[in-house]
Amino acid sequence: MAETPKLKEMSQEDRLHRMRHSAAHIMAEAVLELFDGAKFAIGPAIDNGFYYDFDLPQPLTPDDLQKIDRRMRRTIKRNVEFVHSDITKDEARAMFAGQPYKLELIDGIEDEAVSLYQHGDFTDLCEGPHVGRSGQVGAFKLTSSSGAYWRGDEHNPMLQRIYGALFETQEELDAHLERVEEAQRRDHRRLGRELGLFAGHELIGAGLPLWLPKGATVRRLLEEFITGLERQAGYQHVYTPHLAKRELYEISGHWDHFQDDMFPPMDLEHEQMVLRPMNCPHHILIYKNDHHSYRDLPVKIAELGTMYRYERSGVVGGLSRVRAMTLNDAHIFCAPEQVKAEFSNVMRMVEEAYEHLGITEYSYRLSLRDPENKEKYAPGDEMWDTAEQTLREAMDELSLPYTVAPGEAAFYGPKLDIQFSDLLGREETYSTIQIDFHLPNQFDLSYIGEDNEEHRPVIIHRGVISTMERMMAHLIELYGGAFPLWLAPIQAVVIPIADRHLDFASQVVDDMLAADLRVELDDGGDRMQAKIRNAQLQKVPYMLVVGDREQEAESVAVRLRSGEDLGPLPVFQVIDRLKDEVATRTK
Ligand code: TSB
Ligand code: ZN
Repeated sequence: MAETPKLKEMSQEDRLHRMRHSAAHIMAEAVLELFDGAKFAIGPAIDNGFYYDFDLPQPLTPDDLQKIDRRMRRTIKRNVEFVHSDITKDEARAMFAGQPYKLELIDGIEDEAVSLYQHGDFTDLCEGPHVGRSGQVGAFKLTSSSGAYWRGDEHNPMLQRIYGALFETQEELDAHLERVEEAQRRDHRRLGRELGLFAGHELIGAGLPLWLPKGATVRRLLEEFITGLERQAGYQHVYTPHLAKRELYEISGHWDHFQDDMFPPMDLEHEQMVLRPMNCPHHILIYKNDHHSYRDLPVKIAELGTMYRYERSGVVGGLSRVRAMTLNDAHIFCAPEQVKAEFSNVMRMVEEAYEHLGITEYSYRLSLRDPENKEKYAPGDEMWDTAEQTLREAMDELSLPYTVAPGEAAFYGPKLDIQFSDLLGREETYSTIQIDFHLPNQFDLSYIGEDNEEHRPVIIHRGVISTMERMMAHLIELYGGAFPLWLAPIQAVVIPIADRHLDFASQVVDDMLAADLRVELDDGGDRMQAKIRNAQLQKVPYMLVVGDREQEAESVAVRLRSGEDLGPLPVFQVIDRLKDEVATRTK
């Protein structure tokens, strides 16, 4: 029963799926032909391409991938037909005798009939669908191979997985490969190492980064920047300890609803202490430390709050998902009728922060309770309805587009999350604004209203620039490590051409330091060109070269990290220029 699919009439998704899956078959054919005794397991289509898992007598080399590639192109050129058929399980067992993985798969099939696809002399156990002929698979490249356990289980044999990228056209494939390369070049883990921004250590553990001096400088600048915006907006900054008694989190509901994400408690003499997974309960107790009248509201308690979450070892990596993190956090205690106005104030702060940081691509996500799994959240349908309704109205008033994500709410309330994608399209939440009617109840919060009666405030939880860790990861990748001047850990390197220029060069450094610029002297033994190259590799924005002529004229020869040469400029002018550039940030 031959099928003649008309690729042009299908959705692109369907078409690509068939092409990628067909290429996986063609790859398996090539591998079985090239490697005596090869066993083949499974080979699906995936995002951007396909893979196939093999049990092979020896590890694959890059050379092998080339051979496989050539063999695949032969099959593609021959333009053989993909043919579907059904046989019985017994027939299938006979056909795949000597292929233990296929036999195991056959055992797992519930029907009596087993579906096959054949092209040329190669047949695979397969439900399809495929392209009509091998010439239709599009443009592909075998990209890598790696180990993968059979059925993803570490007790099973380790197989070798070969990955291919596949698109309809060579241009699309090239664009994809270029994107992947660019993503690797910009990967914050790689740049974090190369630029000396942060590190990890086995003795400390996964997800617990060390901020090295240069990374710490960028972080301090970020912290100063955001706390500055907050001070202007009337936030009050506090410091609170990173742990508390377990009872605190029993009252808040974290113990019931967030325990899986918390480190286990520490046993002390008569009590259990917990590393905090969030800062809210501490801020709530600061609110409760005073009596409040409607005239004080909104009360905005802010902190660069360090918190600890037991993220699973499989998901921690670099700085974007860590186990110890410092959030640009605040809790706004306000009257119910103030919620929408406060919400849009926060949104405005988010926009301003993004503008200065140079962040232009993001999307809004309304994160709601999952109606199918209400037990995961704090109870109270009415409270949830009010909170979700308020949030929707607040968003609609701002006329901003958003997607809706049921199941992504915090346990205490719905959130407006701001999502960024990385270079490979993976999304993470950065800013978040959350409406909470639950914690005010749990802690019996109140303020005295105009009517002299006690009223319950609402809490808006918000993080404007996310955790320092996650934002740092993003900024490193956004700028490929070449931070704008105001965030650059080293803003300029002064490069004397010969030893006789050292004194003047040191004086330039001192003048710039006095002007609050971050500058270093490269007094090493390298030649000038090597020093310039080194500063460029470190992505230092300005290189200031000092030779005889410059020394004479109290100037420096200015070069940018882009390679642009601005020629000699008087030192005082260079300082003014840098100060101006810092003051305007990324605007
Ligand atoms: C905003 N209580 C609120 C706070 O008041 C809160 O903690 N919200 S949160 O759980 O959504 O976390 C706030 C932000 O921290 C997230 O939006 C995300 O940007 C960041 N974040 C969360 N988990 C991690 C992690 N493991 N590593 C780095 N950043 C994280
Ligand atoms: Zn909070």
